[in-house]
Amino acid sequence: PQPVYRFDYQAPAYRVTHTELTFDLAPTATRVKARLHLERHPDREGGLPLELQGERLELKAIALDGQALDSGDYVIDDKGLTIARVPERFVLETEVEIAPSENTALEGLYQSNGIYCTQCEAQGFRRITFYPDRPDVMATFSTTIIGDQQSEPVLLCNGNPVDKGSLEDGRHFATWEDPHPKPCYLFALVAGDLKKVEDHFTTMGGREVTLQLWVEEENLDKTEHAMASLKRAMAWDEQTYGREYDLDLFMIVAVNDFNMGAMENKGLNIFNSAAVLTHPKTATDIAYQRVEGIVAHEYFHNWSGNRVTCRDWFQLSLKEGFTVFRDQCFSADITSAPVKRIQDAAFFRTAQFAEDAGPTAHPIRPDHYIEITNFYTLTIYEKGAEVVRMLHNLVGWEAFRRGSDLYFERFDGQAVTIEDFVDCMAEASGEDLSQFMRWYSQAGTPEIDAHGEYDYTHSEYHLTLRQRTPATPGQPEKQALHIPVRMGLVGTKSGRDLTMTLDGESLGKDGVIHLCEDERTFVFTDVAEAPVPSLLRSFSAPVKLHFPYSREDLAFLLAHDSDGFNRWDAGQRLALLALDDLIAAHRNGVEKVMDTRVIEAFRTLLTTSTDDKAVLAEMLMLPSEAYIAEQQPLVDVDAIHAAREFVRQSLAVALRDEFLAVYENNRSQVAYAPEPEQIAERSLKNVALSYLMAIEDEQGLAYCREQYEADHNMTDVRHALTLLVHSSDEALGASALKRFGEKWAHDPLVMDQWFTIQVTRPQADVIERVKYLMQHPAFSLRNPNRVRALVGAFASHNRVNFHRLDGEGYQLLSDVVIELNRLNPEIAAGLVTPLTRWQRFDETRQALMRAQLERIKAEPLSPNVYEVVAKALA
Ligand code: B3K
Ligand code: ZN
Repeated sequence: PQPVYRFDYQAPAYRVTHTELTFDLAPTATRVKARLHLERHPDREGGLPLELQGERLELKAIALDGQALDSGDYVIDDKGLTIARVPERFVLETEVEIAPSENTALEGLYQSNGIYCTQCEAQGFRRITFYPDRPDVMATFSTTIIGDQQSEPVLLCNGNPVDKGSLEDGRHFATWEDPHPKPCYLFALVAGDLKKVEDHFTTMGGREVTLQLWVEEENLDKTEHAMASLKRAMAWDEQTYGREYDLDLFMIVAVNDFNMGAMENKGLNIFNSAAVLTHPKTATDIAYQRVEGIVAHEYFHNWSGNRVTCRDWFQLSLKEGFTVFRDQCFSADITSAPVKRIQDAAFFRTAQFAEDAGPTAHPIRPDHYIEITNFYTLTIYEKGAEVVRMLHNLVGWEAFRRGSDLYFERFDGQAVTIEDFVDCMAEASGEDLSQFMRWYSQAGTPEIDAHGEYDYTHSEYHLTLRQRTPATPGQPEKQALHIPVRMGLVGTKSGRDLTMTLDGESLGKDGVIHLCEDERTFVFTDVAEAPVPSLLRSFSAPVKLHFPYSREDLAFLLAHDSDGFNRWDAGQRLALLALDDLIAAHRNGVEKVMDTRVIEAFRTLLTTSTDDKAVLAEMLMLPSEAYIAEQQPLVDVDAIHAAREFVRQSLAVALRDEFLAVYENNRSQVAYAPEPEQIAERSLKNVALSYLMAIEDEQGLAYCREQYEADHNMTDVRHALTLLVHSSDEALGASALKRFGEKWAHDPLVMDQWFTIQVTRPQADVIERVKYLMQHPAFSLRNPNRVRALVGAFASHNRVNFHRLDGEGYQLLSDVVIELNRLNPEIAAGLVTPLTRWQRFDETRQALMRAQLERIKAEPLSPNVYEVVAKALA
């Protein structure tokens, strides 16, 4: 497969002004008629051939301006259709046949539980009809859907319903018109036996919008939270960005088989059922929050993505980075801002840092790709959001809002680039953002080596920051970035933030310094007492910051830092230092000794913390095995697991009574609501229970069983069940697990949790369990949620067993990848990821992982899997 290059961009030779579609639905023989109103693009010369993309389409008829074409007038190959000579303006009519029920890739038009639905981003529309399948071709659409009255009573499309009626043979039709010009990746169609819940929203401009959520009948009781989230998101976007919805109807449809979380199709969002359905008995707090975030994200795309879209797919982060930033701010506003930031940063520093350090590292705006589907990554989404966040912090909220208004106004209805966005921010703020643009072109995580010195005689604090970005594939040399470092100087005597003066100017007690050079020393004057610096507050830049903190410094910051995020981070750093020693001890076969400073720090947290419960819960959680691994030069999975377990158990032994008290004080059993205070209380209680179960404390075990049996809500039930099943004695959880599986056999989203709990069990017999569960009737390789819950969870969240020294874990994963490569290349390519990180492990594991990658590479591969595997072996 050949790569596509960003610098090869050219405007399309022809554009579509209006698209008329007719779908005559049938599982294996759907007919799609298209009437495309085309004209030459004003920026391109005349006489160019017309090139339309099309894959897996069987052409049945073709006519230009009403004249049927001869087979000699056009060429069809596996990429599409080319007509050598066309007029300046013309109408092209085609009719093709496609087979939705055979579409296992879930791109284009497919069936999920008998429901017809579409996924067109990025390049799925070419599997529906011949079309200029690129985001810079924007047209109005008018679509007629013909289906079976019985099996497809509901026929949905983008825009407004304008006509419907009965046809012969039990068929019926509906016609929809979308007045907003859009690229074809935002096209959507849904047909099937669905039921709706309806609500209303009045926009700030007075438009009455009907809101509909379409689900299978048995899920009607799981829609309340998504609907409430949608209304909150609509109100938030008006208040925060002045953005109003622009149609009379907004629809969300839940389908079971979906490659990602959801899709922002104009007026007709299609969602993975896991990202929309909730019920206290079936969904955890985390699932509720995820639904809220994704509903908001897709809604926000209506402006940042749909009204203003991407010129080409290299600009993907233009819409995704900005929209993730918007949804993060929304969630922070309605839940707890510090906790949201802690959770986002913890995830980012684990998963995005790993991606940026691996063989598939790429800039936020890549220069080339083989398969765009592989670029819906943490870098494009999350690092893209971090960069927008930095922009926001650099120019300040007011200028940022002026910049965003300018962007939406200037580019409404257009397909634009990342420069267009940043230029608006520069124009609105008057800032020079040229160096800042390097964030978009340079891959890899920048590292800052920092050190500081207090000069008692002159009352000065000298802080030196040096930046370097490691080489990444294709980018051996890196340039200095503009890195905003938010910080404070915490006085060691007073325990308070000192006022900072830099170059004669006051920075206040909490301020931002800018590192734009390779190295710079900042001299703070009038520093009355020796400080401990609190650096990179709130994770002000997506970098790794190294500072030679002593354990005493960290315990001090954990107690005194005024920034909640950095208090949490000080605790993480303190735990990491202790873990480092224990990892070394484990490797060297010497006795492990627990650092009492960590115990004392935790004791203080448990007994005197004034943090809110949600933040406290985060502070009591140890860094994950994956994050610990990120810090090690060479990953020793067994030593990491053993060290972390040792810390958990030592803390539990030393602080057993304190954990018990926390548990007992936080188990009010009020009616479940996904509200911040309740969620905080549940997570604090459940962290405490985890520690008690780490030593299988008798009272803890009794509480755990009680919590499971009480069956109050899924957050508590799932947590208790996980602890029972993951305990050293398998018998402890066996009966609960069995009953849970029987009770929920009818609910696929709960069965996903049942799979995940079992395959993340740390005990060594788990691989056999994974294989056994893959034969379970509730499992199917054709459903992405099942694959993620079972195989994905095993490979990513059961590190000791996935990396077993006999290579069984690697073999299992590659077996699945090879099979899935034929069914669903997008999911298969994502699943390979853990194997691509082989450089991080010892020689034995490296060889085993590489052998599996070679084995995959020897297969006939989809471009998706090929691209990932080839990069991993390069
Ligand atoms: N824009 C969609 C992405 C779907 C692409 C799948 N290949 C989801 C989102 O970011 O909102
Ligand atoms: Zn998105």
